[in-house]
Amino acid sequence: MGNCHNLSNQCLINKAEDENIDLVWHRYEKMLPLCGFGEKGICCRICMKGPCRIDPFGNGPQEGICGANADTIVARNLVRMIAAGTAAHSSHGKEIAKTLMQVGKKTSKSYAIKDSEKLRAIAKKMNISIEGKDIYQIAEQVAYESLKDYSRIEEEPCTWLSNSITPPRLEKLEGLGVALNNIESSVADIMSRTHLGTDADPINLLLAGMRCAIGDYTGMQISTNLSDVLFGTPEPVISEANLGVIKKDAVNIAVHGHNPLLSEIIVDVVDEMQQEARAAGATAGINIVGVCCTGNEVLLRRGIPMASNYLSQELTILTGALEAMVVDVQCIMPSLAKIASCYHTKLFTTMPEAKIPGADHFELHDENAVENARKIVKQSIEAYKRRDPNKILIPEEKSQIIAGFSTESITNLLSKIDSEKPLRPLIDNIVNGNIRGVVLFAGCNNVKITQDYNFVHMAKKLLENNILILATGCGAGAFAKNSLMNSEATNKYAGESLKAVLTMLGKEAGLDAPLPPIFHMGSCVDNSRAVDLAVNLANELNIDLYQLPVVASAPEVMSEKAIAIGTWAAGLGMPVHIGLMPPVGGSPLVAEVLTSGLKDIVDGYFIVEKDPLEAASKIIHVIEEKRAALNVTS
Ligand code: MSK
Repeated sequence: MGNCHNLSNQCLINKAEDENIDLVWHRYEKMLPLCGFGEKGICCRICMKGPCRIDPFGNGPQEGICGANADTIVARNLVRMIAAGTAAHSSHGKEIAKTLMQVGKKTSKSYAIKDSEKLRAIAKKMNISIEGKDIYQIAEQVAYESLKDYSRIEEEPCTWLSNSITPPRLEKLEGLGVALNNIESSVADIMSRTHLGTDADPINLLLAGMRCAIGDYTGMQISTNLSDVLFGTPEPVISEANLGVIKKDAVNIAVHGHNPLLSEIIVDVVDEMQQEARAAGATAGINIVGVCCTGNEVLLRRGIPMASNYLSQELTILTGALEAMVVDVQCIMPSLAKIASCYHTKLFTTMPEAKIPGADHFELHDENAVENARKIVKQSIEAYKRRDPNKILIPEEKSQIIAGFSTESITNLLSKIDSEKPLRPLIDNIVNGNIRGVVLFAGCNNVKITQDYNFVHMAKKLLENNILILATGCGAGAFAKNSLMNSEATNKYAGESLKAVLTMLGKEAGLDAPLPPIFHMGSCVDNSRAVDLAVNLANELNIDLYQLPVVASAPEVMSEKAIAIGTWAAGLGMPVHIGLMPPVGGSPLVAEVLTSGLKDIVDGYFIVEKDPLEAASKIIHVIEEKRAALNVTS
């Protein structure tokens, strides 16, 4: 069986096979060969006259029953993926904004403001007067103005869009009609125009997809920034990653999904219940571990170790030492319930919109969040008593990591070198070529690629070429698990000039070792942090984003959210590498627009390359081109 190998994964996959349990890799193999029409995006299920499919070889039908051709069908399918991704990310942001509103109104029983300084900075950015207002009044107004981005009627761009990108980029997006005024209507617009018999023009559809994707970006800004206000802005923190963080003598509870509203409360209640866990025989007490992006959220803010990124989530249960997995929304495999039922593990769902048959549902609302979190931890302690010692197999692998690189923490560190112009040291090192450029790795794992392989091999080549890496989501998880987020990785893999810069920064940070060569910036919504950093650099230099030697990459792209992210990253002017062709191969026109035509319109575009070393070479080439265009060729 392919596409699964690393040591800790492999031993648990063997265990699953011994126990007759199917995992994601087994189900993938059983699914082969995959549907060729679906892979190329030329299957249409939009109405019930079909389903229709276009013959990609030109011998069979070239139009669906309604007359839609491959270009229309592919474009419609693609923009529906973007709409789903945008809906997922932005509803996450909306939940956070609604919670901040409750805090501002002093009606919240479970949440408070942890970073009032950031709240004030946000208010200033949103042109909200803070004169004479207390933090609750400011919170209420910030939440209100943020929620307007989901419901505005006036034809003016969303506040979180216009206040977070460069002026020339905003002008460009407005000129194209994609600087949206309302996130939810941009999603509804896609669903409406892709209904049977509406928009058949692939270019018009793609432009609407871009507007919706810019809504995805806007929702991310809201998610990240308001989460920082409620739960704290990340600062560098030392922790560990990989399945070896699960402890044999502890009540192990995994938090999984995306939204920190739940996991923060779980982490909070654990302290008061440690004694109860020890009394149940767990000498190491309660051990919370993270999976996917909820894992990233609590890693960055609370130093909670990361057990797994997306693809290996089932393996946490296979260790036989996980008492509970508590999930919120997105990227949660429904298979977890079945696998948990083979063990003593409890699976808890917590969100009204994300139930899984076979799981226990403890709905999380502000008024009962703490109480339900306690119930979940209590039942996890009970589950510990039902453990079968014969079923325990915890891989030893784990890596030390330094995470927590918010835009603010990076800027604070740089201000130790230049307090007046904190970005100057970074700019100087890019201009003099010590740092050739920056790559933002984002996105998921995909079972079509050996897990984490492409992330790791691309990163090593880029680092060797003195390119600094930022990472979020399951990409960050891949680097964390594979020992690429610590000082040793800098010594081992960074080129000489990059190593010198990171060593200097490490000293400024009070370490006697370099900073890691890959900065963990958070979950998938925290791609906004990387944009903030790039926008600050561009504004300082008085240029637009596309001129910076910055490239985005999702080598193992998988989810609809990742498609939305890639699209807005291109819309903001970034070249975007993806390691797999999205389902657009059935329309040479759409594929051409995404990989080439888009560049003339928004400066950003897609580079599709599966081979990691080849992909790294292409990225290096783009970075050098950007440097030459800026006249910084040293
Ligand atoms: S969890 S969207 S697999 S990054 Fe954010 Fe990971 Fe992709 Fe889900």
